[in-house]
Amino acid sequence: MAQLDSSSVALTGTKTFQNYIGGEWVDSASGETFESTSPATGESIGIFPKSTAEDVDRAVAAAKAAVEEWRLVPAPQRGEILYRFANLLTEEKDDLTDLMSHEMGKVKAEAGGDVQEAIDMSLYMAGEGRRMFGQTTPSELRDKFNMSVRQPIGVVGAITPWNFPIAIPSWKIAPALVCGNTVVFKPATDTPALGERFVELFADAGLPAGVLNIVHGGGGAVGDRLVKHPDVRVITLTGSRETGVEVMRNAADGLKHVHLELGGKNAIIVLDDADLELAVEGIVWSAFGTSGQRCTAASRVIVQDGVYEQLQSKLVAVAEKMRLGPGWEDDTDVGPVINKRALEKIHSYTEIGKGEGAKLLTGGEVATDDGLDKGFFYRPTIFGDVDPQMRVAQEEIFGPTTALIRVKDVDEAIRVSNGINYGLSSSIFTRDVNKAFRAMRDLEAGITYINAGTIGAEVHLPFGGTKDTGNGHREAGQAALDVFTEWKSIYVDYSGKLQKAQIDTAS
Ligand code: UN1
Repeated sequence: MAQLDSSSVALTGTKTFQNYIGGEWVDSASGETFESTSPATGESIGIFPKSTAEDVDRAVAAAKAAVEEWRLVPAPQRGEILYRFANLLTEEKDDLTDLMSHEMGKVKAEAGGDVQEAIDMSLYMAGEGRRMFGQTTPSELRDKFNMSVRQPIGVVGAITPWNFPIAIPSWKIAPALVCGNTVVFKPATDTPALGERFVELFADAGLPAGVLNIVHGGGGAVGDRLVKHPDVRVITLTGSRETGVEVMRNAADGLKHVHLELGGKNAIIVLDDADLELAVEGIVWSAFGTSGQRCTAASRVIVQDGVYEQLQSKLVAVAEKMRLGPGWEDDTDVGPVINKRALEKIHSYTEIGKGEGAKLLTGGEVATDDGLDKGFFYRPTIFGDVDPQMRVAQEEIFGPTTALIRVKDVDEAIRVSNGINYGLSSSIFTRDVNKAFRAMRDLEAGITYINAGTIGAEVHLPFGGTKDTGNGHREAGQAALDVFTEWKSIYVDYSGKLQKAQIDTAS
């Protein structure tokens, strides 16, 4: 059994890992592998199986067999395993944080936050084992009892991204399990070691064989088969809009439940009456935290005329002081971006922005100084005088780039904020309670922050967005239960005679 000792990540370079199917660690049928490397230095993290449709089929068969027993385990007992998992995550938090800063690249404080989010989610969902409320309601007939209960759906395919390599799997897998489903998990190929560790801890927490399976590999082979497999009833994906559309199309023939969490082009509005120092902190945290690689990142800043110049110069000054470096070094403010392709995409948007006539105020280049050339580092980038219709103000860049847009009043600010295809997070800095309430009502987004940036969602509230950000579902909080259960309405007639609804009720 290949187990990853995350405390000695630097030494694990040549270690080869396996899939986990039906409670066994197994090689891929292909015998092929891929390597996970650190985006900060290129150091090897480990070798992982490049799995095939055959591996997916085996994992789905294991999950399908396991669900027959798992769905009958009382939900509070399923919750107990989530409590144990949360405790193991807590014990391993430092090691996982270290591994995450190496494999994914984010800075230590944020990596710790990522693990903490998974702990929080697991504890929250553990508690659901003793709630999972349905409704009881009067019947329209005498001597009859009505209720609705949540029921598990079956095998869930969970396809997760690299940007929250522990938190996002927990958002999907913890609720799926407590609701009585079994899971085949495909982690991103950029962060397989973290996905591996996540599953090991679940196995250590006492999850029965087959209830959670991991199949490593790319979207083409593994993801595609998972989405098309007739025995997978639910697909939950966090990824790009393009992948979401493809998944929905491929899942249509099987009439699967599809839960999609896609992109964002989130804006922070700063009005003339805002606390500017606070706004600057919120913008820097939301635009450059996680090197801008959050669906919730603030890649637009919509600023009212009266404070535009002042805000712009404060922001540029802070951005220019930010220190780039490996995530595990204490004084790093901005870690690397995930890979070369991402770095190239981010830089291409700098060229696009310049070509469109946006003013490059700072950044706009790959950082190569002081050994940073071994990794994928991009300087915090701010464009000024951006027109809301420019591509840099419309398309998701997923990097440390933000665009300043000047507006005359709150109406225009809300119009510009809404003038995109996505609708995940939104924010307004103002001291005027009337304007804040207008923003809460009128911003077309799944999340609105008042006097805070666009990032930092908590696990007990619904998470997700409107328009192209998804397909109407929400994860986290109570809303997650709707993704992973189906309602059953139950009617119990204790009258001893056949009573006909809608007919015998007529007086
Ligand atoms: C994401 O980027 O997909 O609210 C998730 C936040 C985090 C989660 C982001 N708690 O920014």
